[in-house]
Amino acid sequence: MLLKKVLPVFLAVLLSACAGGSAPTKVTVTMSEFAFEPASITVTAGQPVEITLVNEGAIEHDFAIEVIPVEDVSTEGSMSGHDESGQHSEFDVHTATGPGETSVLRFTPTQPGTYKIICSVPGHLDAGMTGELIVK
Ligand SMILES: [Cu+2]
Repeated sequence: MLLKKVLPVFLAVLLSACAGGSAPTKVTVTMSEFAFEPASITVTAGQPVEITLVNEGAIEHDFAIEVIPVEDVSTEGSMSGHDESGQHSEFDVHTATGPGETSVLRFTPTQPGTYKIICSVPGHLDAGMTGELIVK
């Protein structure tokens, strides 16, 4: 009975494939005028991170992490037509979220450290819209 011999091997391969990619650390951050909640996020180097950004404010907010060594960056639901204006070149990780909208940001930080998070919409950083990402 070939199937009985092949099936367990096939299942074992499937299971080991799953164990290889570690599950992301999931964090939900609420944005409003003018704050991130929570303002401090702690993650682990080498571990994928998935941040769900919920904009509960009345205006656009964005989430930008200053220069940070990362891999596998992707976003979902980031505002289209967002004016990048070249000002975001200093950010490695950035997404813009419209009022009442939600976007998702995924990345894997590669170096431990403390990185500054800001809302790069003009005036928002000055209004105190800042946070920190701690990579351990
Ligand atoms: Cu903002």
